[in-house]
Amino acid sequence: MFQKILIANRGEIALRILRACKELGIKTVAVHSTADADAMHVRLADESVCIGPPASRESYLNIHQIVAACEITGADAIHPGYGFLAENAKFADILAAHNITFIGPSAEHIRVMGDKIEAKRTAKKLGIPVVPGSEGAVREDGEAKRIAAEIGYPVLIKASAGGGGRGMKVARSEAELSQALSTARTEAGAAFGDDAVYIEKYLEKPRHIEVQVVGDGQGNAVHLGERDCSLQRRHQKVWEEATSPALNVEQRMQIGETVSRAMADLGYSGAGTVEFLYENGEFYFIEMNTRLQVEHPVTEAITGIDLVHEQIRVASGSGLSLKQEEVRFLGHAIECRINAEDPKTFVPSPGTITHYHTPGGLGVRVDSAAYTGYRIPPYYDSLIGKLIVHGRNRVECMMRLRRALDEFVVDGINSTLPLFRDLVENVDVANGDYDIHWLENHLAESQ
Ligand code: MV4
Repeated sequence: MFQKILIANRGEIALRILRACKELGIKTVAVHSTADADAMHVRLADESVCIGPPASRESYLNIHQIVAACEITGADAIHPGYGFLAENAKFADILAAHNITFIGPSAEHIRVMGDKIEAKRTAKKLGIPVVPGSEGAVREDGEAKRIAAEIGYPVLIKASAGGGGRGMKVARSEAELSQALSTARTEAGAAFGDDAVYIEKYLEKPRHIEVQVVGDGQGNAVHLGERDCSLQRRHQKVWEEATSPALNVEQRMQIGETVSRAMADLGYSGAGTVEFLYENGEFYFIEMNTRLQVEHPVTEAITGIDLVHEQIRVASGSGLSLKQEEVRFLGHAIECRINAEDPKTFVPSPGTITHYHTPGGLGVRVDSAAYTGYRIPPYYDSLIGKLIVHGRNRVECMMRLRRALDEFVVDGINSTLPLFRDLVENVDVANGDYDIHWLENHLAESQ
């Protein structure tokens, strides 16, 4: 097992990883920018190293500074959290060259899943259902027209280097196709330096359902069920829940087993999430995330499994602590991402939190690095904290969420708490009756 782990991140996820390390008796090193000198992750770590100025590029994304911090403190592994360097294959390669363990999958698996065409090809080969469309990149208009005619309109043009919704164009008829193709290609080239694009059948009203998996890199993998992340705004998840209100036990076990079998065959190591669109009872692979995700606590709530413990165990060669038949799904969990933003316009609201009080009690978890007097710097994402509520069923979970939201106090800045107080009273949300477009439509209607 590792003696010392460097946490290459900030905010709530740095704290989350720190807590797991402490429970495992592993020493921690925090790294921070000059803007984060007073941050909670710096205070709670055993050691800390300042790695640069506020701009992420010069601090949390500065590979050389992070490797240097690791060598100075003698840490044997790095946990990247999410964002920043979490899905940077080059970073994983550099750590390997320095004999530092990257707590995550192999550089090769990060690279494959980072290329959306390669990821889809790999998923299909492993027996995961994919969205009908082109086999790989589409080069010319004629090829695109032939494929679109075959799968039927509307179609979606996606950038291979994209992901997270960037660089997508819908074509509703053949007349719109060549324009959509050239726009997508130009935008992808400008944004990612890679103009490869591919075509898929456009699904009009799907849900976003993702399956959590953990592999040991030795041909074993377990799935921890799914999360429904359909409530998003501009590709930013707002509310996530487990289990999905749309699935029954048989569907959960079937898609879970498909994913765990695939990841076992791939030899995948660490935590991963396979993202699907779900429409009319069918799953369609879209992407795989090779990291711990923001919304991982809802899975932890319903399974009782500590995902960061498992990541650390697997990376250290200790293997998974559990077998599939030991995984149980208990009740329901919902996560609300509380951002420092105006709840109507979503304009970021950095500044000092003059009063901060978090809810507690049975089934309530708050993952946050905020405190009364904390000054939210303007340089990073606007996540203040995550409220995760667990209940024996979805109804109990919603009642508990309403109560927890009542207790939550964030003063001095704007927060998205009022949005959640609105959502928890909404009849469609209460019924679990929503798709990926529901939230944006709801926000437009309530303007
Ligand atoms: C799609 C789609 C419809 N049909 N693919 C957006 C983010 C990226 N991960 C994939 N995305 C989509 N891919 C096909 N074939 C609709 C979306 C999409 C979406 C997906 C998940 C959650 C929110 C979304 C919002 C808009 C579009």
